[in-house]
Order: sequence, then C-alpha cells, then structure tokens
Amino acid sequence: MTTTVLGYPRIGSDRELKRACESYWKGDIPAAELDSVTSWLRRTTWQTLREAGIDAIPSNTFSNYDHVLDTAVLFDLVPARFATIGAAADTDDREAELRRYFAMARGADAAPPLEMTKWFDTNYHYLVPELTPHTRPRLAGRKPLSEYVQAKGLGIETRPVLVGPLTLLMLAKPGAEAPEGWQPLELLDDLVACYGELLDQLAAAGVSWVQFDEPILVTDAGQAALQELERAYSRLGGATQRPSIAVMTYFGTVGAQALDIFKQMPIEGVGLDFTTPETRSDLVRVSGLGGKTLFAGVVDGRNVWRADIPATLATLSSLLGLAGEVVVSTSCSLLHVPIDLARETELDPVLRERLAFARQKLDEVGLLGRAMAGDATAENELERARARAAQPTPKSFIDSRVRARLESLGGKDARPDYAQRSKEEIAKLPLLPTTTIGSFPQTSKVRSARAAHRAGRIDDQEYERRMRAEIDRVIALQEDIGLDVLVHGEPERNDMVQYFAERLDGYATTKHGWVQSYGSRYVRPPILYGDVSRPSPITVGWSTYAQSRTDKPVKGMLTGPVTMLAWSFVRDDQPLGDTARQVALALRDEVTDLERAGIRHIQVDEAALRELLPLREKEHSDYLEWAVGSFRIATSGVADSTVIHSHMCYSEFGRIVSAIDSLDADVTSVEAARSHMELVDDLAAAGYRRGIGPGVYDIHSPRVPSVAEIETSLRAALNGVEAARLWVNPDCGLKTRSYADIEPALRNMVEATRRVRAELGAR
Ligand code: THG
Ligand code: ZN
Repeated sequence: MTTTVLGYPRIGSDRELKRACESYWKGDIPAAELDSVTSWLRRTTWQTLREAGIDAIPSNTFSNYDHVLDTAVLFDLVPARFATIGAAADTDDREAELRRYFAMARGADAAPPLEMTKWFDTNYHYLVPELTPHTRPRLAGRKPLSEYVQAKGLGIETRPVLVGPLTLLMLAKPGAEAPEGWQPLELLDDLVACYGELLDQLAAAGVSWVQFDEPILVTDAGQAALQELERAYSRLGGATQRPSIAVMTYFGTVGAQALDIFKQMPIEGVGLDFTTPETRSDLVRVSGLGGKTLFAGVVDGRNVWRADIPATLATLSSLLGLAGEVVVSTSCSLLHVPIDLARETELDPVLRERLAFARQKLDEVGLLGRAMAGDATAENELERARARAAQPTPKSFIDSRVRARLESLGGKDARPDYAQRSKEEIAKLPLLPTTTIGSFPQTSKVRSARAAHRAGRIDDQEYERRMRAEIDRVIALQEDIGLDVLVHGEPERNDMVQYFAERLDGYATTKHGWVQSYGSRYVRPPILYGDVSRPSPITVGWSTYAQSRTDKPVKGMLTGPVTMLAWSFVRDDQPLGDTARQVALALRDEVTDLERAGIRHIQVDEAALRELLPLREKEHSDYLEWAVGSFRIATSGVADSTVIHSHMCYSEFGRIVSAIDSLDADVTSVEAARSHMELVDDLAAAGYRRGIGPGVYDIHSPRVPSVAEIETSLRAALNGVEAARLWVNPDCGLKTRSYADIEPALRNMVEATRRVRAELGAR
C-alpha cells in the first residue's frame, strides 16, 4: 500500500524560518538570503520525507508566513491598500514582491494588515483574505509551479498542495467596500477559472497529482455549500489535460452527503479523516468511493501520541473494499505537531516511548504501508508495535487520589447565587474600579533573569530577589498611576500555559517542540499525559509578596482549565471534559491557597474558551457544559466575598454569551475596544448581570489612547450597563508592549475614569 502525508512542518528543526524572516524584516539580510534559507528548508523536508520512505511527497506546503496568504497572493486577491506597496519600489522584483507579501501579513505604514484568525480548531492562525465584488481573481504567481520544479530538479516527484477554492472563499471575508450582504463565495466561478489555468500550467510541467485542501467541508458552513463544491470541482475536473485531482478533508468527518457528492465528482482521489470514528461508517453507508483513490488519514496529524498500529492496520484493512486504491496518510498536515522527538533527550523515557512527533509519524505511515503490502521488512517493527499496544497505561501516569477527589467533589462546585454573595470587597473600591488584565511588559532585564536562572547562572535566591525587585517596581508604578486593583505583573512567566504545565504533575514540557502559531511566532505546547495534580503552590508566593507591598488589593492570576487544554497536547484516552476537570481541581487548590494567604481578588483567565468551541453546532452544548463546569470547579472553593475575575481575549461571543454568565465569575473582562462596546449590549441582552470590564482601549495597537477617547468608550459602555457593575481595564494583558506605550495609556485610562466618576457624582 502506498503512503503519503498531507503536509509537513515548515519552520525548520532549529526554527531557521523564524530567524531568516525576522532578520529579513530587520533589514539584516537581503531577499536573496531569505530565499536561500527557505529553499534549503524545502529541500530538507522533501529529502526527509523521501528517506522515511513516503511514496507520494507533497510540495507547496512551505510558506514564508501563511499558506492562506500565499493562495490569496497567487490569485491576486490583494486589497487595494496593498496594491502600490512594492510596486513603487526600486528595481528588484523579488524585494518588491516580498515587501507587499509581508505588508499584507504584518501591515505597513498606512496599510493595516489582514486580519488573523484561527485555522479551524487548531492553534495555527491564518490571514483572512478580504474580497469585494470588484476583486478580479487572476493567476498572478508561480509558487506551486516553482516548488514543483525545485523538487523535480532534486529528482523528487511531488504533489502540489493548494487551499481549495471553496475553503479559500469561505474563510475570506467581505472587504470594507463590499455592499451589505455580499459574500466572497460569489467569486467562486471566477476563481475556479483561475485554478483551472493553474492546473493547465502544472500539467504542462509534468505534475501527475494535485491536492486540493477543503477542510471547510467538516464545518456546518461547508455542509451548507455542497452545491458550490459540486459546481467547482465539476468545472475543474472537466478539463481534459489536467493532473489527477485529490480533494482532501480533515479536522473531522464530512458526512455521507458530501461523500455521495465526492463519488459523483470528476476527481480521482478523496482524503478523509479517520481519526473521527463516524468517517468509516459514513463511507460504508455510501458503499465506498467506487474506483477513486482514498487517502486514508489514519495517523493523527495533530496529536503527539504514537499510533496504535494494530488497530490502525485493522482500520486500513476494513477500507480495502471501499475505494479503488487506499493510500496510507495522516489525518491532516503535520504542521500542527513538533518536528522531531529525537531532540527531546530529557523527557521521561516512559512518556517518550509513547510519543510521535512529525518525523516519527512518517515512520508510522511508512510502517503501515509496508505492513499492508505484506512486506517482510515490517515484521520486527510490527512485533514491537503489537507489544507496545498491549501494554497497560504506566502506573506513573495514574493518580487514583485525583480520581477519588473528583468523584467526592460531587455537586460541590457551586457558590451561593451571585445576587446573594457578599459584596464587601467590591464595596471597598471606588465606583468604576480600574485594573489591568494581569501581565506587565516583559523587560529585557526580566527575560535575562529568567534565562540566567534556567541556565543555572544565578541561584534561586538571586532569582527571587530580582523578581521581587520587579514586583516592587510594578506595584509602585500602579500605585502612582492610581489603579484600584493591582497585579504583580507576572515577571516569572514567559508563556502562561508553559509556566503552569511545568509546575503540575501529569504534564511534561519540551525543549525544542516548537509549533507555528502564526508567521514567525511559535509555541511549545506542553504535553498533558496523565492524571493532573498540583504538588505545591505555584503563584501564592509571588502574589502574597506583591500584596505585602501595598494597601490596595492585589489580584491573583491563574490560567483556566479550558485554556490549559486548548494550548497543550492532551491525552486522548479519556474524554476532554474529564481531563479539564482534573486540571480544574489542581487550580482549585491554588485558588483556595491564594484566598487563605489573604488574596481577595482572583482572576482565572479563559483566553481560549471560544477557541475550543467545536466546529459543529451539535457538539456545542456538550463542550460548553464541561468547559463551564471545569471553571466552576476551579473557582467555587472560595468564600462568597472573594471576587472571582475571568478574562477572555476576543469579542466574538455570539454563541457563548450565556456560557459566560454560567461561569459564575463576579467580574469578566473582555476585548471590546474594537467592537465599540457592542458587546456590553449583547451581554445585557443575554441576561448578564455581573461585573463587566469591556476593554476600554486596544493594547494590540502601539498608539496611546487619549483621555477623551477612553471617556467616550466608558460612556458608550454606561449606555448598556449600570455604573455599579462597570470595571475599567485595557482589553488584554500588557506583556507584549513596552512601558513607553502602557504607562501613558494607563494614566489616561485612570484620568478618563476620574472624569466620568465626577460626572456621576461619585468619588
Ligand atoms: N500561549 C500558548 N498558545 C497560544 C497563545 C499563548 N495560542 C494562541 C495565541 N496565544 C497565539 N499567540 C502567540 C503570541 C506570541 C507568541 C506565540 C503565540 C510568541 N512566541 C515566541 C516566539 O515565537 O518568538 C516564543 C515564546 C516562548 O519563548 O515561549 O511570541 O499565549 N501556549
Ligand atoms: Zn487577553
């Protein structure tokens, strides 16, 4: 049985892409040098795939920044504000091309960048194309062809990968100039014509297979567009001189209806995600794909666990009668996992032998292919794989005390009704209390102290001294600015999820396990492998120290259970909800310890509550139930006077407004500056009656908001919420900003609040 993967990480095993891009942006290297690094990255990837024995190797999976942006640029879907960027530039076409490309990604002087948003339910973010009725798609680039030609020059035949037309248009948004109600999908026929032209070009170069990625089909929106799917691929498939077409779907099941349409379409291959159990039963329901090739996504492309080889072989065998040919594949691109487990020499061997990163997944795909072909070279490995699959969960992963505690907690996850709770802590604060979301700028001093401590160049005592000095500074600054509820500033944390994961049992962290989050920004998601508990207090020391430096209340800062899961690789041997409740229990210990130590305000951030919402509506209520439930486990162990805060990093709450109310926090801060406080109205309409801190200014913009602007925001908010429930804060943490930006902004925020208070006749 032949083998393939849908894509491979492109950042390089030592983050070469990040370094090259960032150097290029700084002007330290010319375009030619960036291009030579990326050329090397592509070559290395293809060679890795070939050496691993992958038969059908994808190309055009590389990107300088984002593959959706690449596709938009390929078809000249470039908003007018970028049209002149680069064009006026000097003689070098390549410099000009890159200047415009990166301007779309990162913005340029007068041109704000394209909006960035999550790629389905992964932690990868893509740039959202902006289209209008005046957009004229045309084949304007050669990237898929060039990559194919580059590989061919190395003697490697590849399958160019394209974001499919349906997915591209459905992920795009109407530009500001588009009339109300106009949808990018109206450009489908024009765009498909351009894809057709591209197919001609690729066919002429000798391409035999092209991969069209259509993950949109696993969403409700995609399901509503099956007619457009059929129209697009009937056109593309109708051409006589063209490569074979494979339409790949992933991140879930597409359902029997789409499978039926696939069967009728004039295409040669279909990729399906077999990590979702319904995929196989749907395929059986439609009696298979006929003579088409099935790219069977049996190796999970987005988790870090080794495949269960015997079970996967059984799945593959069960597919044999359901398609013309079956190709062993990954469930999605390997973009979403770290590159190579071999680098992680410090992981516990018991855990390590259960993991597979991208490179190891290639071996799994290869083994499955050889085993299905009855290849004798597979026998020894198969023997080992069978033995491994038969092993029980290691004892060190199991903590029966955690399970017992969760069970005995029973219904004790509720505080007294919000209306009945003592408001004594709130009563101590002025009307419209001012606060921040938690983190303060990470200065180079703080960063180098952390690095020195990690490397053992300074001892615990010296590290603590430096962190305390930073806390002193941050507390004094907040007092000086006149904020009401202070924070310690989180100098001890780099990535909050990483920080907590390092301090919880049942969690492991990696040294080199980088995964692209967006552009040149990567994360190292920790690995949650076992029952989770908190061996000892994590933040209590820092928070109580900060509280000892001021008479104002200091807010404790924790990351919530849903966000911990959303930004980690999580065990797949039990429901996510069970895992979330375990993390919640560990956080509950921290929350109650903070309270016992005298902290009266405790914030549990759920930055990713909206992110983890399933792609399908029918799964929403289940998700929200455990998500809300775990937040309540984390926060309900406190006295009713303790103020529980939560924070969310976005304003598209549509489907989760009532869940936000159910979290049962006393105060919720959210991003709202850019949505002009509409959110306050939405929350009020949904019956939200608690404290609300709609961000009064956008921290992501380096511009310092004026006092008048913030006053306007506050007045807008006061239209939707009575003053007694309104909190005043920026819309997100300040970690990524500099003191030069945040200090004047916070001073203006406090001044604006004073003016509005005076108007209301309050202090
Ligand atoms: N933490 C984690 N996951 C996340 C976010 C996070 N996923 C979603 C969102 N936030 C993604 N945003 C970012 C923002 C900044 C960076 C990465 C993802 C970033 N990374 C540093 C870099 O690439 O240079 C490395 C950071 C590090 O040293 O750990 O700046 O906040 N887990
Ligand atoms: Zn935020």
